[in-house]
Amino acid sequence: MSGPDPVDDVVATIARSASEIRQGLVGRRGDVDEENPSGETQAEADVWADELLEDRLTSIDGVAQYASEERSEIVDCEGEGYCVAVDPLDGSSNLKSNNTMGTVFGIYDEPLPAPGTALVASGWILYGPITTMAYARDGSVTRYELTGGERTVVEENVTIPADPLVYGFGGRVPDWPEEFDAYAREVESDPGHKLRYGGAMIGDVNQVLTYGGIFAYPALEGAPRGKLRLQFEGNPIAYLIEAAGGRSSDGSQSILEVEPTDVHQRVPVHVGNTELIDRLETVLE
Ligand code: P6P
Repeated sequence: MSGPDPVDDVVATIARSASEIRQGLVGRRGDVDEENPSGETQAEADVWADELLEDRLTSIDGVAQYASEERSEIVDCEGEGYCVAVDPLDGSSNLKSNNTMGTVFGIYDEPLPAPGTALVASGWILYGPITTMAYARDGSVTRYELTGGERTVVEENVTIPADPLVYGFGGRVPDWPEEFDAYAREVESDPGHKLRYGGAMIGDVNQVLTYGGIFAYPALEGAPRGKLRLQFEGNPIAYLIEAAGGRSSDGSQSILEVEPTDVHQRVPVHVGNTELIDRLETVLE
């Protein structure tokens, strides 16, 4: 009889916390006078959700480290175990306009910063009209609906639809390198594609998982590593989209292969249908 599985405990804790986080957003939409390690203004909710998740996840036997987009230092726990990286509220800037946002998590079996190949599970909570979770482990993706601390499986073995439908590209068009600009025009010119960009990566990526397509926050002129963070955003979404039969790329390779150098390092992010990512890499070569 094997003992408790810390990975299950981490995911269950995050899922159980989702309804409390959702309710806790009310009244915490203002900014605090602090910046996160990436130099972005923090909402009160960012700090609060990070503290809530840190408290709960570091209490789990089998969690050795906790790292968050909202805090500079990695929290080392007693003993051996998995290393959990979270973006407590991805897209918190959407709070002011009451648009979609989410909680992103990656569970690594190596100390952070770790390569995406060290992920054993990843997923995201989406605070949309319904609170949902997409979760990848052992090469398959499961979708849940979350209510009051309970989670209900709504779909197993989720795969990205074969025919891409949506695209969403971050950054300012004048800041796109010309190769990416040419690629973006190619995607946009396809009459079978439609623009979907909501300003929260996880809402946009969830649309790609649901409808097929591509989400990208590319390298920019003046920001060659783009905006999104490898440990908390790039790796977890790449792991899930690849488990769902899609691809990820930093422009030349799977995001999961990107060498980690710093817990807050940024990475150009492109995820979606394989043929779209393959084409992107050809254009960027
Ligand atoms: P921009 C949210 O702040 C975030 O980190 C991602 O969730 C999102 O994709 C991106 O930034 C949006 O950036 O430059 O469009 O505001």
